[in-house]
Amino acid sequence: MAARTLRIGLIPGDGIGKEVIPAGRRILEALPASLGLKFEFVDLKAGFETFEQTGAALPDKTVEVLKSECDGALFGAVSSPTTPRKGYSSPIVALRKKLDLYANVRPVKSVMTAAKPIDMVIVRENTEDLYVKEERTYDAPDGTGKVAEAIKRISQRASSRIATMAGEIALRRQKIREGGASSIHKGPLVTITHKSNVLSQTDGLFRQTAKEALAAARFSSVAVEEQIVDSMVYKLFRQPEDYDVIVAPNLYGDILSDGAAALVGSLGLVPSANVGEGFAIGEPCHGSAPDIMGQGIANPIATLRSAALMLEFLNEEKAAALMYAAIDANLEEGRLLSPDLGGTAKTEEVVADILRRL
Ligand code: GGG
Repeated sequence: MAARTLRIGLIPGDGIGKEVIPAGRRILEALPASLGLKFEFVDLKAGFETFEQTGAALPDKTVEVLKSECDGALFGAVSSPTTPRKGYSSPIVALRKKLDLYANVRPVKSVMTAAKPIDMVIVRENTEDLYVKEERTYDAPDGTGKVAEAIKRISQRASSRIATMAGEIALRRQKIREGGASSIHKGPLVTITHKSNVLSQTDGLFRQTAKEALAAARFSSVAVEEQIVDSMVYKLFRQPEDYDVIVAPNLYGDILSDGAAALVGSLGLVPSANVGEGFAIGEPCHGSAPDIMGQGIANPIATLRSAALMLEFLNEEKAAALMYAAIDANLEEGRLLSPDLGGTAKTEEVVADILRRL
């Protein structure tokens, strides 16, 4: 069998992104030759530091190379300034839109001894909602100061395709369970999250469209329920074991997934993939963590799992399974853990331990 060569863009971004993305490259290079997979890597720029150096947070070249030369990518982290900087806009938000990576898939799974077993995937719509970033500030007509407002855009097209992706992920997870993987879940379940009791038009459209998409015949084995987002947060913290696949508009999905990360011990464990048609960017859920940058103690696991998740969406499920198993074994043994998990291991030591287990 001829080897398949995947060309992967590497975009470290800012802060600890520069420390964890090289780990993502190393785990891909360390995969056994018997898988018939080869990798070529292209170093690409984006981020706040890139903006300060070049005036562009997401250089055109980065987008062009990803579009024309790459099969997938790994993106580290970016922390955009909280006060506006002229000419600056978040590169990861722009990249998701430019490549139409419409789904942000975030698996949250407990491995080490956790208070409760957790095995869920949060499927976050990635292109619209408040993240269309159409904001404006103006003086209140009654002279009481400034008013700022933002557009929350929800479309039928985006809601339908994200719900369909959630249904497909639920079916795929069920197939893996039927193949013998141990799981806390018995059957596939998708929970639609929204706030349509207040936002009856925007979230109302999301809710209705998602329900229609999941009513398709091919999802007949998937149970579908809905949950108002505030009560979702409550239940997520009290009964996280109840959730299999959660589908949410962009902002709720962003918040829920960081919250869910707390349930499994650290944001440093949680991966994500930005997924479009035939293209996936693996991206750790954590940010650039300037407080620990340069110390060599960043947890590389979110990035290593993101590399595996990227491969899953590039149809290399066998390679991904090997990577997950090596990572889980490191966590289960609990000997070499980074400081966010209560250990003292350096990034390099965690990576070396996981590569040894591959
Ligand atoms: N890797 C996830 C990440 O960078 N999170 C921080 C974040 O969402 N940044 C967006 C931004 O600062 O533009």
